[in-house]
Amino acid sequence: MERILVIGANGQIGSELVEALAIQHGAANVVAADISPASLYGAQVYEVIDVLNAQRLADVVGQYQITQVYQLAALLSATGEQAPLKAWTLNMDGLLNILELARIRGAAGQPLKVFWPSSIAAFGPNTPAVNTPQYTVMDPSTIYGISKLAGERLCEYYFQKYGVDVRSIRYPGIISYKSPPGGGTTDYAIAIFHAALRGECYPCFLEEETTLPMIYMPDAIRATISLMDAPAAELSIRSSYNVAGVSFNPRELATAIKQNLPGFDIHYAPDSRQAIAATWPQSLDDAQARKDWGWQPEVGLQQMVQDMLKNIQVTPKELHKAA
Ligand code: AKB
Repeated sequence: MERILVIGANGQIGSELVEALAIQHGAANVVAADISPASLYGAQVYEVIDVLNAQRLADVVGQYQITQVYQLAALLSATGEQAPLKAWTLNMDGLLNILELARIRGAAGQPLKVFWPSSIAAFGPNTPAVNTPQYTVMDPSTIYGISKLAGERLCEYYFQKYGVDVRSIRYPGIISYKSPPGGGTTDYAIAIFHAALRGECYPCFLEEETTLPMIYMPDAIRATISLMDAPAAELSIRSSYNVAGVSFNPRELATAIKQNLPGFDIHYAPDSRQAIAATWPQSLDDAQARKDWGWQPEVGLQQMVQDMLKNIQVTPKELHKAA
């Protein structure tokens, strides 16, 4: 029986991951944790944990006899640029605290399996942008991307040197409607739906032809859990796997929204996030994830757009304006 701790449970991915894991493993076997108290998201227990507090982390893992930890607490690309040192400390020391704990527990015969998210931000301006290979030039230009690349190397190091069972995905931009995204460059692809349903013209902070890899949340959750459930012997990558969902640019997304809400309009007002997006891949080669653990995306652009428009909560007045 697995006992699972999700750190960063209040975040966009964390809240939905806790829900999915509670269904899979039983609510009593999932502990939701974040730096401030919030909802249980379907788990039975909530613990306040600052991932930078290694002792608190060790205490909670010991108390609940945790066997798997998902460490999702991080500052993303756009907010990271506002506070680079804070982003570096949280993103790196948070991961190191988990890896060290897994190393120590492993040596004591209490293995701790780790999931840690990397990102397309680990790539950079000299990375081939189309069908970006698993192994290629990686020269990230944001503090977030630099922390992701360094984190990938740490994951590989702890696996090779200490046998820590750590697994990771280079997440594309994640599109979802349940919880708001947390300060990323790909957030436009969520904000656009809210503007559309409010009947507003959306001021897009990326240029219209800026194509980025994205993934719909149900696919992202399925990918994460499939990777964690895969037999260790099948995994050839312990840094982080490329995983592709669907690639599109703001113009294509706006067109798909207009097909459902003909009155929708967008204008382009690129800001500093455009320079970040310009260094990221447009699409990913995820052949290794497909081969090693059977990854296969299920949701395309049209289906995602319809599902988002159906599920985002807006008031009847807003809906009326959007029609
Ligand atoms: C961001 O935009 O910073 C994130 C990411 C791609 O990791 N969504």
